[in-house]
Amino acid sequence: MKFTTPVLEKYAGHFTRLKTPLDVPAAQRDPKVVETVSTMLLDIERRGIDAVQDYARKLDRWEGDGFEIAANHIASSGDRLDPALREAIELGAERTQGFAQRQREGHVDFDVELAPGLHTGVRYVPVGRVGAYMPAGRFPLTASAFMTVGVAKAAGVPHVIACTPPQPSGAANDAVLYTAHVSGVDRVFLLGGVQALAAMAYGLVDELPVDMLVGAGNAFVAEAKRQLFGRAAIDLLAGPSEVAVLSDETADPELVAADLLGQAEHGPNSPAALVTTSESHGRAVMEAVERQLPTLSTSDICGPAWRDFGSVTVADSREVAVALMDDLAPEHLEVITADDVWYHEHLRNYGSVFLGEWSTVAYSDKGMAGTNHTLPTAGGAKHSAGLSVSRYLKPLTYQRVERNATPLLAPATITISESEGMSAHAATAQMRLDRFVEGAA
Ligand code: HSO
Ligand code: ZN
Repeated sequence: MKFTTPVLEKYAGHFTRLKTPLDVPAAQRDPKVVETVSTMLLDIERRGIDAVQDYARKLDRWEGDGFEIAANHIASSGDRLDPALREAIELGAERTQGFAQRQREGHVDFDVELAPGLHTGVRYVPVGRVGAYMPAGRFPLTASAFMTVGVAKAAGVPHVIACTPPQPSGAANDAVLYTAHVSGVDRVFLLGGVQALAAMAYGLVDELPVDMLVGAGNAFVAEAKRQLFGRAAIDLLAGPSEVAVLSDETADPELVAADLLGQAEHGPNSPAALVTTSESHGRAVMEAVERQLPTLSTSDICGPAWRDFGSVTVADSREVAVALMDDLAPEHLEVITADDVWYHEHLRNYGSVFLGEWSTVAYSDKGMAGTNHTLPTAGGAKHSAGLSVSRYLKPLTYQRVERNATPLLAPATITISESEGMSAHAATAQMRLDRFVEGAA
C-alpha cells in the first residue's frame, strides 16, 4: 500500500498503521530497461532472425540451429516428469479448461432488430494468432501456460505458439512444456526475453506475426510487451506479484500470515498487505509472520519483501476497510471474516478474490481453482480485469439494413452530415434515399 494517497488522506483518523511500507514513488519504468528494450527491438526489426540468434547466444547461452522444439519432444515431456507432478498438471488443465469453457459459453452472439428492417448484432470472434511467453527463471511458474495457451484455446484461438527460455542445462523445463502440451499449444520455441517477444510479434519464428502477446516475465519482458503494444495486443503489464488480506478477529492469524508470505515469495519487491478491523488480530498476524519466516526455504526473498513492502492497517469499520482495499486494488485479495458475503458484495477493485479461510491464492496460482492467475498489479485492478477467454474474443458488430428501413436511417444521417459539412457522407445516404423513393413511386 502506498504511504499516502487521496483516499488514505480522506479516511485519515479512521485507520491506524501497525506496519507501514516503504514510501516508494509510483511505479516508474526504469529508463535503462526502456532504452535497452527499444534498442533490441529496433535491431531485431532491422536484422531479423540473425539478431534474434545473436541475443539468444549472448543472453541465454543458446546454441543450436533452430529455435523450434520438436513436437515429439513436447509430447513426451510428460514421460520425463515425476508421475505425481504429471497428474497434478493434468488436473490443473482439466480445472482451468472447465472454468474457461464455462466462461466461453457466457459470450452469446446476439441479433436484434432495433427498428423494423434494421438488423444488428454481435459475433464473438477469437483472435487468430496468439504468442505466449512461458517464464522459467528461479521459479518456472509451471501453471502459466494453462492461463495463456489453454484459455486461448478454450476461447477458440486457432493458432497458439509459445516461447520459453533455455534453462542452465540448455533445454526447456519439462513441466512447462507438458503444461503447454496439455493446454493445446501448436508450436513451442526455445527462446527467452525480449528476443522471444520480438520474434513472435515480427513473425520471425512462425510463418506469420502473432496478433496478441500474453504471459508474464521479468521487467524486460514486460517492457517489450509495452513497446510492441499496438502492433500486437497484450494481456496486461504485470509488475511484482502482490497479495492483500482483509480479515477480522474470527480469522486464524497463522493462516493469514502464511498467505501473506505465500505471495511475498515472488520477489523482494512483492507487496503483501493486511487490512483488518481488529487491532489484536493485526498484531497476532505480525507475530505469526515473524515466527513463520525463518522456517521458509525462501526467506531470503519473503523476508525483505515483508520488511520493505509488507503493511498492516487497522480500519475502524467494514466500510473503511472496503474503501482502503479498493484504493489498494490488489492483484490477489483474500477475505477471511465473519461477513465474507457482505465484503464480496461491496468490494470492487481486485484481480481475483478468495473467499473464506479454506480458499488460498496458491490454489489459483497453480491452476487448481480453475481461475486465471494472470491478473492486474500495481492498482491496475481499478480499471482492468485479468486475462480470461473474454480477452481473446473480439465482439464484432454487424448491421444489415433492409430496403424498407431506408427512411428510418437516411434522413437523419443526411441532417447530421450536412450540419458537419460532410457532404460525401450525406451523399451515401441521399443516393439510397433517392433510389428508395424512385422504386417506391
Ligand atoms: N501469483 C502469480 C502466479 C503464480 N504464482 C504461479 C505462483 N505460481 C501471478 O498471479
Ligand atoms: Zn503466486
